[in-house]
Amino acid sequence: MSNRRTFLKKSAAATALFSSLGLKSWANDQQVLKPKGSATIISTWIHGIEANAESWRVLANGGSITDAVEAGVRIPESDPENTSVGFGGMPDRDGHVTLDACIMDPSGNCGSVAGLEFIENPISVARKVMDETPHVMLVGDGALQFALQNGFEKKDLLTEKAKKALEEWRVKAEYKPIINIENHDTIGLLAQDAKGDIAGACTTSGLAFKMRGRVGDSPIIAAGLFVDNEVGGATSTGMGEAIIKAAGSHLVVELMRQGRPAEEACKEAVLRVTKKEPRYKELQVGFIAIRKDGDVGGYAIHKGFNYALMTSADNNVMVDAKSVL
Ligand code: SD4
Repeated sequence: MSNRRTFLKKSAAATALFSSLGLKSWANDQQVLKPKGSATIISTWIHGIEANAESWRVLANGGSITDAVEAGVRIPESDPENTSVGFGGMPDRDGHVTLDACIMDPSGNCGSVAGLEFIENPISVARKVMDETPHVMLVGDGALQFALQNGFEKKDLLTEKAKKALEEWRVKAEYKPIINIENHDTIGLLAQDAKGDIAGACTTSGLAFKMRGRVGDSPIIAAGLFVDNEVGGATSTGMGEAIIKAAGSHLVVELMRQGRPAEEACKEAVLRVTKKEPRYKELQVGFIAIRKDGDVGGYAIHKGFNYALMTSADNNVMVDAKSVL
């Protein structure tokens, strides 16, 4: 059989397989998925609007999809008013601002840092771990040493506002490790370029006034973020412990692999979290996802979770996610 006939037979079989799974025919590797120049960027919470715009700018200027996700989340990381990402993030109960972040590229490479102190943009350290070491994850002092060796600037990340909040918390010092609807802000951002390639980034200062050394889902590949460029990507926000127990973001991607639309996959993952977490009514968990064919969605435990969705240079909007409760 000629190569062309073999190819046509294979791609027809692939298309039939994926349509039987309920997916559009993105398996056909000759298909152009999006008009040239278009992209889709989706990220958690209101700070996602500025992050999406920055990611878009990077793509429009010829940056890679991985450059785009990194640049996008650096915006809330560097914003001192944002109290659960990067500079200005709430400290742990001993007064240390410790940051968690991870990144995944379309080839499935990933990099992560956890418990990183004194570095304003942990996502860029995670990117360096991915690009320049044989490892995936660096933590604590080792992550800081690596960052400093690679030219990152050391900075005090504890703002006056965060210091004051800690002092107020210390009056009662009730340790309630719960992330509820008012107490959130991690940014997870997923982007797909005109070729259909997907990358993702996730970054946080984690739970406010957490126990020293506590790490949530955000720097953990498969929990806080997962990208499989053949299928799609997902990222999470909310109570990290509950998300880790369900391997949440990986679960969303695997459900999309089985043909679920993005929103339905996020819903199913949220339901899995609620099944495994008896206290689910007291805490918030939300997922967002993008599927290879460009379908996007989100879902949460509680009302109030929203995400920023950008599909063109002048269309960057907030979308309210549906919720279990
Ligand atoms: C964590 N998932 O450390 C993060 C916190 C978060 O919005 O999402 N806040 O558990």
